[in-house]
Amino acid sequence: MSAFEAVAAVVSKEKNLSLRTIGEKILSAQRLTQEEGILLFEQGSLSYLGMLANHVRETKHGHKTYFNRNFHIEPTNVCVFSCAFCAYSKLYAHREEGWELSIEQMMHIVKSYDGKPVTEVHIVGGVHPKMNMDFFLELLRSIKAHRPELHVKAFTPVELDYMFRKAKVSVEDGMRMAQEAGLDSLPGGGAEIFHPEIREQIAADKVNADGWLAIHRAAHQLGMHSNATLLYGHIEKFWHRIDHMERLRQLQDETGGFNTFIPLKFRNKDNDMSHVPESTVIEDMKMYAVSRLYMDNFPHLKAYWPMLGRQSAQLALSFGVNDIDGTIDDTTKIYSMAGSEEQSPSLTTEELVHMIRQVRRLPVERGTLYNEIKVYEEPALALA
Ligand code: V47
Ligand code: SF4
Repeated sequence: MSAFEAVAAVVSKEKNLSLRTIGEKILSAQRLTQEEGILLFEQGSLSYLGMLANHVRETKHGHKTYFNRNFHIEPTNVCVFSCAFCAYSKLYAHREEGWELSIEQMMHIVKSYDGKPVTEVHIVGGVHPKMNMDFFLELLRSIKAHRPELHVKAFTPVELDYMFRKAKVSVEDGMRMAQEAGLDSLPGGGAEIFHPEIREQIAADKVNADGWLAIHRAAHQLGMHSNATLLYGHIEKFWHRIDHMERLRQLQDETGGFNTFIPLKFRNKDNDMSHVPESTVIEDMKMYAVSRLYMDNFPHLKAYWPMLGRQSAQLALSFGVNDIDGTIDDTTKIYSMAGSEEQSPSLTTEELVHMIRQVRRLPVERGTLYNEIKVYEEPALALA
């Protein structure tokens, strides 16, 4: 019996008619409706969701599991905004508790990777009122002058929207200027939950859904790629998650510019939402599985291990996930400050490869745009 026949046999025996219909649609590669997405969250068992999501994952990527070699720069943790879930930012009034890196200090970080085989720098931070567009354009130019082949994945629409408004440039002009200065792609942050009913409670004062989407659209129109996130497991309902995914799916139909969808698990340490309990591992796996099933036009689904934890990230590789981000090198503080068990998120390439092989997947080192750099063959030889 082929893998497809095995899945089809389980689907045909599903007693819940709606779930059976969804299973048949997945097997014939048909798109799910919003109602079907919500129904999967509400009624799908972990095993049924996992089986279907794994089918999609293996149809798209086989056992391949991607990671990259990157490092992070966080220019500042001072932020003019006040998102309720953020354990990281320091308001401008309390900036003595925070950090603000100069261009020289950031170039010092870039230069510390000279001669090392990193392919990407991920730059994201708070929104500092004194770090303006000229400052960041100079940073981009300095990085490219020093190491032209290093892929610069930088700035969320939260940072860009603020920069563009202060510089009085349109989104289109601002994105073009950033691209000319050296910006290669956009990371997925700042999306949180798009629906205003939730956004107004957790991220009231920063760029809204339309603004976030407009910046990614402009990036895609310039030929850049980008990622998209969703912050789940706090006060949102299942339909808010599906509404969020639907808006992303529609933009992807329009532009095709997204590479990767990244569900981010809400962590509750040291923020204004510490009273909100965190999701369970079972809920996390359901989130990944439904994401894989709903986001049919997103090529990749990422579990960001520094936030999710290593074991859950390994588990997620059986629930639709085919990417676990990069080696990181202890250069990001966002998650350890918000309560992730990964207090010092650093893994060597060997450790990442081992983690992937432990769950019988095939590790593939990639560039930011999923060009394959090295396939680590023979996972069957590596035992847990
Ligand atoms: O937008 C902040 C999240 C995001 C918390 O594109 C929190 O490859 C959980 O988007 N609990 C920024 N999440 C990070 C991000 C990202 C990370 C890795 C890879 C990529 C990529 C993008 O971090 C923010 C926010 O949603 N975040 N605080 C928290 N307490
Ligand atoms: Fe600022 Fe980002 Fe934190 Fe919101 S999540 S307060 S925008 S650093």
